[in-house]
Amino acid sequence: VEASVPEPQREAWRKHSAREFNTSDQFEDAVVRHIETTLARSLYNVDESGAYAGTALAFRDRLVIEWNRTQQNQTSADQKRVYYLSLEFLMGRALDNAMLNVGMKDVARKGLDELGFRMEDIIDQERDAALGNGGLGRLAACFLDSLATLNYPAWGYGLRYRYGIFRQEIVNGYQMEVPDYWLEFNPWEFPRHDVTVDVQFYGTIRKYMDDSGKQHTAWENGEIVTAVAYDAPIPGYGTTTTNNLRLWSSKASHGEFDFTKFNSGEYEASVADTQRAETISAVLYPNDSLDRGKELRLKQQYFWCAASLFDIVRRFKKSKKAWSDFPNQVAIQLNDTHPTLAIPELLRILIDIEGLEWDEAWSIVQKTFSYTNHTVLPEALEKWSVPLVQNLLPRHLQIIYDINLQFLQFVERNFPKDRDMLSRVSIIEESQPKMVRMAYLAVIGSHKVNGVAELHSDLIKTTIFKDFVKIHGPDKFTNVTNGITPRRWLHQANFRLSELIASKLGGYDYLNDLTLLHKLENYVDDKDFRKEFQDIKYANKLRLARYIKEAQGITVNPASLFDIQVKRIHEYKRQQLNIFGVIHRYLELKEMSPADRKKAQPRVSIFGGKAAPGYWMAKTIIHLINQVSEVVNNDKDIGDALKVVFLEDYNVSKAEIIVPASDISEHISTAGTEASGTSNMKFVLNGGLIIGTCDGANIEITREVGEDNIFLFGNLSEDVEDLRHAHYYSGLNIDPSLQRVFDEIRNGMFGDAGQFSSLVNSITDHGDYYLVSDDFKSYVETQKLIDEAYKNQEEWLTKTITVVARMGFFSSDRCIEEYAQEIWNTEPVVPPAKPQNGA
Ligand code: NBG
Repeated sequence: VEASVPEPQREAWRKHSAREFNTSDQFEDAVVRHIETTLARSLYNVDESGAYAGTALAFRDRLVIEWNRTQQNQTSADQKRVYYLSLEFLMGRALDNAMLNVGMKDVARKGLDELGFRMEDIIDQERDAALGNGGLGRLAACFLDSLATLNYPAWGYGLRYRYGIFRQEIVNGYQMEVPDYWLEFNPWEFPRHDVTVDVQFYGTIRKYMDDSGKQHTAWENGEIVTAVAYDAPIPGYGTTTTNNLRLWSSKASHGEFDFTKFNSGEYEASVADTQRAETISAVLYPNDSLDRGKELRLKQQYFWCAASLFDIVRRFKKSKKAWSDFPNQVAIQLNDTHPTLAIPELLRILIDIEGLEWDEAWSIVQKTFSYTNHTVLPEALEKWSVPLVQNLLPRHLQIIYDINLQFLQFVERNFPKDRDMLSRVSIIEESQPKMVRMAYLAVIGSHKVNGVAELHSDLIKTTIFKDFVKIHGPDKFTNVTNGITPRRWLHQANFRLSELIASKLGGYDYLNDLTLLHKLENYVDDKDFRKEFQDIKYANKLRLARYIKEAQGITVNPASLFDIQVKRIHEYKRQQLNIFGVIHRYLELKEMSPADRKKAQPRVSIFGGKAAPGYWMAKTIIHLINQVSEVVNNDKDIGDALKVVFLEDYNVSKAEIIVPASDISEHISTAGTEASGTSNMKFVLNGGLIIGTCDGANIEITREVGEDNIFLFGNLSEDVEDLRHAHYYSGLNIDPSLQRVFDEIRNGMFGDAGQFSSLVNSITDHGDYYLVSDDFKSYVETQKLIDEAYKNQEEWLTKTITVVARMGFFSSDRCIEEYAQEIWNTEPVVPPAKPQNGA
């Protein structure tokens, strides 16, 4: 590694180089120093937020020392790096994670205690970094944790949104969106004002010939926006490896003001320019699985791809290696189609700037990129209108046309008989206006394409990418079933359970090798173990009950069965099926004699999740849940037999309280629509059972935990098309119990019926696309089975212990190993032993 300090002075640097704290005494030194100097506060005016800031900064110092070491070490190891391009990183809180990953939580607890603060209160001060919508963004966060833990040299690249996902408030039962200005205090990021990239938009194309007669293309006269890097350290668990998450922020290329404009009196124009540039990284688009085709979104995508590619190429060029070595040094994973512009961008760099020939550049590109598909929903598949791309990125549109031409010529040669094939697989859809199909571009420009669970990976091969399997061969398509990090989703969220497991497994090795959990099956009959396991679940339910009381003002009995569905609100995820089931239960309870009602299994139905602001049907579902909650919870006849809760503003840190407290969680999407799901894994890992459809990773969870330990219901994905067809031609078959639910809604049992007519009509009058009527009966029957099963607490306990023992497969560490071996072809860089502290 090149060092900027000459050899004779390096001794002085080593002597004075920063030291990590190791004892609670040293930790307190660091906290107090930061509070007094960095924050300019003192023991007379420090509150919990100040103590949080001091603690966070103390840990940040530690992370940054490891971060520097890791980067030096990885650079000298000179191995292939992985770049994970994701428009979303749903990181949640960082402090607890940092303490646990570096193994210093006890030290910090003692230190904080001595300074007069309680650890839990301090952790609670942190705002979530909510730079994502849902599963896709959280998966990226789990992958970063695993990459660092497994010592892979890897960087995440994303956007530093000034506003992450909105905060959800429920007002009179309706969702309201409030901006979340999370950056007010963010100790985890390092602005790198020296790491900038100028990104061009619009402009013109000029062809010219150089002295040797070679043709060149230049893209010029565009508008320039500057990308500034903000880095966040990502610590691994049980290793000193600390990787980097680089997020780009946009600013005007001329700095604060355009001084030429400013000085000539055009103040407003100068400020407007600045604001326009800053707008690019201002907001996260709050749509989960929906493409809106907005120009600003395309700008975000190109801005982020161009800055990241420039950075990656700059790093590669420092190595002075030949271009043919690029794919041996760089693997770029496209998280969904959002970063697909990176493909034409790398071609542009290689051809227009570095002077490579098309064929060589194209071969480098294909070897470098791989693409993960996260959905088959048509409304989520990105397409950009050709005129829009033409205007914003004229050179990229040319390159996309060139890619398409070469590709279609290849297809024509190989499939001369299939006349429709060309129009089916063309990157350009011949519509009005023409559209660029990003998923096709991603497939063509990558060497591997993967789905995120077995069923999903099979489905993409038989539906959206069917032709491409013929063209490229089946080997290009593969499956990597999603996973979750057991550090956050067990050790951090459910520390007592983690401790119990460690006590039986001889330590915490299982957090690095989750398959070790299988040894827990030896304790299914161990009385003490069972008792402790059950107590922990009860304590977690009690914690959630307290939170529900505090946040929503609703009293729930922790001895009830906790039934939880928390995720983005979407028709395909079918929260409507759940709430219709709840109404059905309510109606049945109302009809019972008080004596029978007493015998019924008490239940708390808990919902949580955000709706995209413009998604009216999803907002209507939220409204209905809240109205039902209002009616049921205030019905004196019902009491504890049924409570309904909508938890406001579901996010990562709330999930850490909610997930460990479930008895049953719901993963009930229409078969074939949920690519994987990942919260299903989190709930089961924490000893909750699932009610679910045969969809996404539910299928593999069933394979692992056994059919007896999961409650499956509903139609299968292979029947979905026929059922929709039957709806259209022969009408629906609505079960009387569901009809009653509709009748009561229409009679105004839950308030103004007009509010809910679009929801009910979407089923009764508009084809019931998501098959609620087809699955309702088996859903309700399965819920009955659950009530019965729950009554036998001993058997239930056996099931919950068994499923935890069988969740080893679902660690995101396993995913990352699969990506590394089958897609990226990368090796870990093991960090050297640490230099002794304070030596
Ligand atoms: C989501 C799927 C989930 C899946 C996550 C992570 C998108 C486009 N897809 O089922 O809906 O678990 O991706 O792979 O957000």
